[in-house]
Amino acid sequence: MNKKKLVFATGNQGKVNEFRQMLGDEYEILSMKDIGVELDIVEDGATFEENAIIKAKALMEATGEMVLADDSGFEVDALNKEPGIYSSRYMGEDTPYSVKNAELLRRCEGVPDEKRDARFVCVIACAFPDGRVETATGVIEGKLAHEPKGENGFGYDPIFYLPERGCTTGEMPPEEKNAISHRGIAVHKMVEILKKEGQA
Ligand code: ITT
Repeated sequence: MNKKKLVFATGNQGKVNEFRQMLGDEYEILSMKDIGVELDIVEDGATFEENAIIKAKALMEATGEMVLADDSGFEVDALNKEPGIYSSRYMGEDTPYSVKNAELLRRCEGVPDEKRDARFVCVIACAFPDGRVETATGVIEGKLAHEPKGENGFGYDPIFYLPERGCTTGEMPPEEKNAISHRGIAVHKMVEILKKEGQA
């Protein structure tokens, strides 16, 4: 049987890998690159939700198909929730995460554990061809680590520490991260929405 296709308005391979790990048995996950569409989408929303909707709608309008988009980010309370919606743009889009992570840790040097609360947030939006939009949100709470650890995942995973697990999400096998992550939570909620809509 042919797998149902889910198109994601993303150029982030780390996200695509996680969607495939979570949904790949049931669905064919396609990125913008996979469908051969190059869109430079301006993410000028003020929230994760607004940006997820902007991305999903832009690709839906360009293709006429149902499109999903993920807007996500890392919030550090001691830094007033930076980098937040600017997570991929923090210190410049092309700056390696080893540098971005080191800078966040440097800015929080001396901040005690009880003030190192941090979280990943993910909003997945689905834009339907009839103009409707649905969103699903996932959050995972943890701490800003004291040093980067782990080679798994992507982005800020090496500096996001889960006290109850005793490791960073960068040290977790993908299936363990996906089972509890912001993206995992949002994905499950969105699949429920799509199933109710008869779209998944
Ligand atoms: P698209 O807009 O093309 O999907 P992007 O990377 O620009 O890709 P966002 O604007 O949503 O996407 O920024 C998300 C950033 O948040 C991402 O680049 C990472 O820096 C960070 N991030 C989100 N989820 C993460 C995760 O699971 N692990 C580590 N970092 C994550």
